[in-house]
Amino acid sequence: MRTQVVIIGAGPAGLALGRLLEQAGVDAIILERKSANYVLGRIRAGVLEWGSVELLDRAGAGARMHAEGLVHHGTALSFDGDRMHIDFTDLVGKQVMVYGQTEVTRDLMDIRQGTTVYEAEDVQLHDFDGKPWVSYSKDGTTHRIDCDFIAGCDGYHGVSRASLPASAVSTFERVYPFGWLGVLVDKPPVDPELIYAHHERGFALCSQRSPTRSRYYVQVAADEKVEAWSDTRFWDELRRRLDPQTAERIETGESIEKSIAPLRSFVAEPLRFGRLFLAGDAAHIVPPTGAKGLNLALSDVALLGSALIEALQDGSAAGIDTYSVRALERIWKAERFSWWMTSLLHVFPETGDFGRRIQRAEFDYLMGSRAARQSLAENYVGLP
Ligand code: RFL
Ligand code: PHB
Repeated sequence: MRTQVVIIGAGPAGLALGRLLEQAGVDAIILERKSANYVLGRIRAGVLEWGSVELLDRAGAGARMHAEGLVHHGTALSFDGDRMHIDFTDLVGKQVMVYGQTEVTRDLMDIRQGTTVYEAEDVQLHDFDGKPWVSYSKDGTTHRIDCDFIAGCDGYHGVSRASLPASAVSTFERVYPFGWLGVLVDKPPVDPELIYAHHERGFALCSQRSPTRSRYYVQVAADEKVEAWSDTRFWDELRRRLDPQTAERIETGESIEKSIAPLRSFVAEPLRFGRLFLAGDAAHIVPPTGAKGLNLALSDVALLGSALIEALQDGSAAGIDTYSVRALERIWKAERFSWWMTSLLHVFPETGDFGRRIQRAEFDYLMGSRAARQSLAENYVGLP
């Protein structure tokens, strides 16, 4: 078999790239290790920058998002119960869209015309310095696909980055000593906007998926087990970390999903190795505090998509030659913002009282300075 681009991974990065290529008439096959239902069952991101909204529109995948997504003009931050409003529209004239990653993925799956092989086992990348090809097995048969380029969109634990010799890639990493315990519940959100809360017991986030479905998180120790958290324990802990008025208004119920995600900052450099490119979580991880992971994945593939189209259709290497440098510039800014939001809002056991006083000063500075709030808003809604 032969195709122009083999895409490894059918998460948002792989599916969006597949769509951008197919719109330009470039042939691509996506290989995904899991089943489509498994991919759709992963509850992850909830906030789209406007650039991501526009990308999904360009991909022809925006109709349901505009009908069902919620446009947010701001967000709330609270510190030990004191609340502050960050008004995106007033501060930077932009908004974000609250629309779940599951829905983005479903919309991209629905419009895809090209081939996606789900449950592709033992995917292996070959000769990406010369004439690249990819092998995989499905239902006991091994297949080979020859191609011009390989796009590694297979997430943090994928095979693409793992196929590279250690000497070819530099990695930068920070693992945080805590994770997020998340609960999904079919109850209306407690507030029209998201609430990011710092409390001496740890961070908490009130998010949402729709007018009738809410997503809540609390910071937990890195080694915490989800089995130790009954719904009742979760709701009690969440309430304690919010300001009293919000705590009182929360509508609790039986969780429909509950999971713990570790927090990590990670970047691999460069993003190009001959005819192999990395994009999305395969190349970088941000802690979810800044809502940047999915957005970065989409901005990577916007750059990579045009670069591959240019290379295949116009014979120009300019885009692929500069993809890594251009994408990394944006990636590091999002890494910085996500690290900063995480540092402000979480309890770090090792920094003690000094650390908490600094966090409080940072929060007070935001409260008193429009310039500081503007910087937060500018990053949150997404840098150009
Ligand atoms: P994905 O979604 O991990 O998809 C990679 C796909 O590759 C497949 N795969 C393989 N396929 C073939 N062969 C192999 N050997 C393979 N190995 C892996 C996997 O099965 C999978 O289907 O990466 P992608 O596409 O780069 O997308 C990245 C986003 O999923 C991620 O950055 C976000 O979910 C991060 N994130 C958030 N991002 C935001 O922009 N806004 C948010 O509000 C937000 N909240 C979050 C988040 C992530 C979270 N968790 C659980 C990590 C909240 C949480 C709790
Ligand atoms: C979510 O709704 O899952 C969500 C929202 C904002 C974040 C992270 C996660 O910063």
